[in-house]
Amino acid sequence: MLTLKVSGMTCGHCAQTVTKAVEALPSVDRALVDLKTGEVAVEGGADESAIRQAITDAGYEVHGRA
Ligand SMILES: [Cu+2]
Repeated sequence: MLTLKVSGMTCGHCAQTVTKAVEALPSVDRALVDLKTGEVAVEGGADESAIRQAITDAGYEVHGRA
């Protein structure tokens, strides 16, 4: 599992947007957003750069591994 630190997620809608964007990647099984910590945990085999790109494209900023 890969966990990334992401900023800009403030509400359930943001969490939903990020979850959908990451889960749309072919080899991601599941994405879990923790709004309190600003962390996105990703289960599955997608590579980190693709996940970072998907989150960035959705409008949020990735700060690195949590
Ligand atoms: Cu929001």
